[in-house]
Amino acid sequence: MPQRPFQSSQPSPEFTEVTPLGHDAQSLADDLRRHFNWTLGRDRHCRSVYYTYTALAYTVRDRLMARWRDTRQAYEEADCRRAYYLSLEFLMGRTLNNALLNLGLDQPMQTALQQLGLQLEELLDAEHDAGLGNGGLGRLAACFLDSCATLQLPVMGYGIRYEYGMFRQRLRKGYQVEEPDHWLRDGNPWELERPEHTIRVQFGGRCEHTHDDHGRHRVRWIDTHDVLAVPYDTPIPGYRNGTVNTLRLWKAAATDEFKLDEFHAGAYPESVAAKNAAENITMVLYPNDASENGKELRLRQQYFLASATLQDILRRWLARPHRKLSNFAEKNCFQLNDTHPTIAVAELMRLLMDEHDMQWDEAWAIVTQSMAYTNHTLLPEALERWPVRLFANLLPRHLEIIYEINGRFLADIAQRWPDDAARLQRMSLIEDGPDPQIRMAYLALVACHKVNGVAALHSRLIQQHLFADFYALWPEKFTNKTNGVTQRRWLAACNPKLTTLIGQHIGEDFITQLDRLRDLRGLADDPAFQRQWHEIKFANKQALAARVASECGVQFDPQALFDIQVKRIHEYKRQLLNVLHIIHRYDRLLRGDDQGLVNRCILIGGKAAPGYVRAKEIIKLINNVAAHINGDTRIGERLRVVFFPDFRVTAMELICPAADLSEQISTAGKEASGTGNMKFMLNGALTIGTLDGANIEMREQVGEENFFTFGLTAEEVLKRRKHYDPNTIIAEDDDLKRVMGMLESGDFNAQEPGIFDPIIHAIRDPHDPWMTAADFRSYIDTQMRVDQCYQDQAQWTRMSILNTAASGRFSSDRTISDYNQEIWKLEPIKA
Ligand code: 26Q
Repeated sequence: MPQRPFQSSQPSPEFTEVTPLGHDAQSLADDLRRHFNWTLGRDRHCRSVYYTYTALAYTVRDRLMARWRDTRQAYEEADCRRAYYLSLEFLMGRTLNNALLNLGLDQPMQTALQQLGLQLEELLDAEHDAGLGNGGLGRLAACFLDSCATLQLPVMGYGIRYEYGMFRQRLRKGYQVEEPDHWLRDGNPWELERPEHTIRVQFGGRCEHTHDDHGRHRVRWIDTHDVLAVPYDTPIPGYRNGTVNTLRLWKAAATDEFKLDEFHAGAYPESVAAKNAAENITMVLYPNDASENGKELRLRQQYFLASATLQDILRRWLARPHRKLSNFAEKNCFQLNDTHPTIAVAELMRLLMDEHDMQWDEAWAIVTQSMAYTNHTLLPEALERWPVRLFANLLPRHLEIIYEINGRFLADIAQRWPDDAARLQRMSLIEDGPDPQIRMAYLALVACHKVNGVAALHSRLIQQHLFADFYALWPEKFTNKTNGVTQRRWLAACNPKLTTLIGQHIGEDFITQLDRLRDLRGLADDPAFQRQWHEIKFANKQALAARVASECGVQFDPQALFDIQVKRIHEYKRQLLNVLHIIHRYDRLLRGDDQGLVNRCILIGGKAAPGYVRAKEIIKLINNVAAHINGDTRIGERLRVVFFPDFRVTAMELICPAADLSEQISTAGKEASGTGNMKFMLNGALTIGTLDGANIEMREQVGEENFFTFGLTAEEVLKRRKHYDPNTIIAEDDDLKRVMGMLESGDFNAQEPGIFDPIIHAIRDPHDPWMTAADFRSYIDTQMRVDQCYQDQAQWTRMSILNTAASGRFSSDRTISDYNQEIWKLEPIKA
């Protein structure tokens, strides 16, 4: 274990007794100066705003510490049941502004900074995003942490401290170029290293089967290559309630054996290489939001997280004398964020049996009672599978355990459905073939007592299609938990003007009870309120326009309709359909057919997985179409298009308050939920959307008259597939025919012949899984209704207010309450 002397002599009680820090402007200003001058050792010659930001962060962090300790102690003393959110991704974004808000320090800090002649905005902007996630799944985890702390639930997040987060996106000649995101380079004032809780994680080696003195079968996992897991804790403050929860992220470090064995053998370079190999495990986030399967390093990351986390939790559990493993499941539960941490199932079995002498049935009972699994995807190709041979090398003991789980499971199936070989093959955890694969989702389904989708439609489709066999077996396991977002970050922090206006009219309770936004309905028709609402939206649009001008060199007129689609670039999300609409609009403007068209500024943003060639072609297409249209003087102010580079959490905080129209246009049945859609709705954007994911529930809440619905339903998509004929659709639709003609004649790539041919072919392919052409007509017609509506600004503003008013259900506070009521069953604990 760690070599450093952590067992030092006990300090006197006075040593840890501290007087609370002041929350007034004067105390804040004093501490800020102290940290700048003494902690950081800077002076008036320091030119970098980053040090001032860091001093500010320390000042705020100091004020989290006592609450953090008190929260930990309150949980310990209550000896309460706890939940652990296991996720390969936590897309936290920035911390400072959120911490100021949740601690209620925003006002006094403004005063303090004024005293010192500093600009809060500028300091906030010096913080790097913690981009430890790809998109929706990772950001959801971050929203959940905020809600758990605000609801005072004893929940801890466990993840990986990637040295490099989500890559930075640059554009070169309209193509995406990835640059590494070394977010920790300037230090991270929010994390606290806790080397005293270091854990050893094993890899490789072999299994030795023996019998102990009592004749019991024992397994030893030996000759392994071990890696140390060092925890880094980040405080997660609840909203003004004294609670501070913990996000624990693991960093990989080489064990000291590296130095001893190989260094002494004279193989210095080899020993350094081995050390690097160990530390590589947490070097970089995999930037795929739909799977790119079979990469050994990714499996290493998953196991590293699962093993370090479970050992940490078991160790803490057994540290108190009265505790036994037999009641572990009564007091502990795990939520698996998709299948990514699902190896935890086999790891908990291993730890209980091999390290803690437990028998299979007792261990299995603990696993099944404590684990729950959330699915985030309906794309079959995105379901995780791992080659058995990879497991045999990397995790031989876990492979044995998974085979045993599968053997017992299939025996049950054979009993329930005798003579049904096809079913056994369908449901087996092992997919047969020349290179057999472990189906991680099935492992999660077998081992977890609850499994949920993330929106009503998604949960239904999981039961009826994706996991139908398992639903037939265990219908009681399946449940829905519709996603949500935290209104602290996604309204109060990112849209302070609107937050103030709302607060003045209905009170500030909505910051912890988002349902209260319902009270805005009574104000939707009030012209004075409408005017204020509109003015705030306008100011937010001006702010975004300024950023678009500096980032993209394009002028957005805040009078125009701001039409926005930001999310990962993926074919199923159909950025292509958006482009077809843009080209169609451009075509109409060119032809002078501009009846009923309002001025529009269209912004598209998002990252493509570096290996996803088609997604990268779509980015290039958007950029070419944008450059062509923006450069066409005949169009004037009527249409502006930009691709906003490096879309990330912090960009969304600027974008969503400024949106008039939110594009949620996935092929129905493909988007599990969507959460960007909720952030837009909360900030008063109207949605144009398919009946997919959470769109359906948003529309239900706001009423169909306040929601622009279009396109095939999920059921219709399934039916149409069999005789989908995009070429006939194109031939019979003059608008689409012209759009395809413009694409095909190279209007947007005159200097780069042929580059869009693959995209054109994909649209015309009868097997196009995303059926872009099928929804074109209804999309275009619905976009026309949008224009019509926008022409009546009072009417638009009324609908905008009604959308915010109806967004209460989409708070992650509600989602977390749902998880807690049905799955975690935790008591809130006052810190
Ligand atoms: C898998 C294997 C190897 C490498 C990477 C991955 C991987 C990583 C991330 C696979 C999937 C993801 C992320 C998926 C995701 O973000 N899904 C989204 O989850 C949101 C929250 O529930 C939903 O709102 C979105 O609909 C869903 O697309």
